[in-house]
Amino acid sequence: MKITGAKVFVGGPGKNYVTLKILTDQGVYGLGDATLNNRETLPAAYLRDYIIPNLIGMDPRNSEDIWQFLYRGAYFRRGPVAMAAFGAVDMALWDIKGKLAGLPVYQLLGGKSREGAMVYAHATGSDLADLMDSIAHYVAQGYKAVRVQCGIPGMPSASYAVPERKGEGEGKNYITDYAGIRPKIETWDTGRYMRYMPGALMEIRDHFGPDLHILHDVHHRLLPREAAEFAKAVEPVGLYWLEDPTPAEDQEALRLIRQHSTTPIAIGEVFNSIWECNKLIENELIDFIRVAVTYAGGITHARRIVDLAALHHVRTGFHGAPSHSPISMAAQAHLNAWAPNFGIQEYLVLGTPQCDALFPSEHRLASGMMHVSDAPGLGVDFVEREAARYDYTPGSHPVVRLEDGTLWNY
Ligand code: CS2
Ligand code: MG
Repeated sequence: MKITGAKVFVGGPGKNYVTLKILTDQGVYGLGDATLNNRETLPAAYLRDYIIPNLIGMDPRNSEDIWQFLYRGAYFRRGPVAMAAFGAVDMALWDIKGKLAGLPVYQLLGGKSREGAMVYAHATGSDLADLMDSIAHYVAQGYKAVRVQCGIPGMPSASYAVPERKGEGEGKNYITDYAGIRPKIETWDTGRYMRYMPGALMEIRDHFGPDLHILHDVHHRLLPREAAEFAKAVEPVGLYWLEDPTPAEDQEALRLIRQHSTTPIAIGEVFNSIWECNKLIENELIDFIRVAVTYAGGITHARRIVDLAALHHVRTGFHGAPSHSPISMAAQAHLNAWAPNFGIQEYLVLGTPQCDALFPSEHRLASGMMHVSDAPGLGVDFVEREAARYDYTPGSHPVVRLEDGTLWNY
C-alpha cells in the first residue's frame, strides 16, 4: 500500500483551519488538522514544501516509522510549526489505519474506558454579574464543568478572554482578532487581579453550589510566587483546576506552587513535546496535562505523554480552543474514550452549522458529555466543495502590556 498524494487546505467558517488530506493507492484517504492558531500558513507550508514530497510512495500503515522519519529526519526538532505539521500527518495515518481495519480509532488504542467524556464550556462576562449569567446558560444546558473568566474592576482593558461590554460574551471568540496581523494591545494589572479574582470565584461557588466543576485560566500572567499566593487563596473555592498560573518554560518554578497549595494545576496547551512536560509530570507538579494532539505531534506522540502522565496520577485535559478543527477534536475524542487517566476535555462549539457542513461527523455532545463516533477511523469527513468557499484571513492574538508599557505574557 502506498501514499499517492496529499492536499492542504487553509480556511473555514470564521477560522483558518489547516486541513491535510492524504490519498492512497487503495482509494482510502486520511484527514489531519495542522491548525496553529494565528500562524496557520506556516504548518501549511511545512506540509506542502517538505513533508508531502517525502510521503509519496511511503506505506501509510507504518505510522510509527513515518512519525520517526519526520521528527528525527528534520534534525531541527520540535517547535509548534513542525509538530503541528507532523501531528496532521499522524492523525491522517491513524484515520487511514482505522478505515482499513473497519474500526474507530479508540478500538486501535485499547477500546473504551468510559461511555462519555466530560467536557467543559467557556463562560465569560464583562463583570461578575455578566459571568454568572453566562455560567447559568451552560448549567441549564447540562454542563457539569465550566471555565469562568470575568472582567476585573479598574483593569484598564478587558482581561483575558472577556468581552468589553455586558452581555456580549456568548458564542464569541476573544482569542483571535481577524482585523489583520497587527495585534490589539491589552493592559494587565496583576495587583487588581490578585485582589479581586479569589473573592469572585468564591461568589461563583456560593451561587452555584458544591457540584459544579469550576475551572479558571490565569493564562500565564503571574510570577511563580504570585501564582503560589493565588493558588493558596483560592483553595476554599475547590476549583477543578487552576490553569497556566505561570509560564511553564521554567518547569522547576511549579514546585513553589505545589509547596504552598493543594489547588489542582493544569498546564500544557503551548507544549509541543513530552520533553517540555516530562519533569512536571515525573515530579508530580501538575494534576492535568493540557497538550493538544494538533501541536504535540498527533496521536502517536500525545499517547506517549498520556502514558507517562498515567504513571504519575496526572490526568488529561486536552486543549480544545476554537482553533482546533473537528478533525483534531475527533482525534482527542478517541484518546479520551480510551485513556485510563482521562480527566476532562475543553470543548467549544462555535460556528456549528457551517462547521458541520464542512466536517460532517457522528461525534455527539449531550449534557456536557462527548460521545465518540463508532465510524471507522477518526469518524470525521471533509467536504472539499464546502472548503472552496473559504480563504485564509489574517488574524492575531492580542498582545499584553503592563500599564507602564512593559510587555507581558498573553
Ligand atoms: C486558552 C486558549 O483554551 C484555552 O485554555 O488558553 O484559548 C488560548 O488562548 C488559545 O488557544 C490561543 O490560540
Ligand atoms: Mg488556556
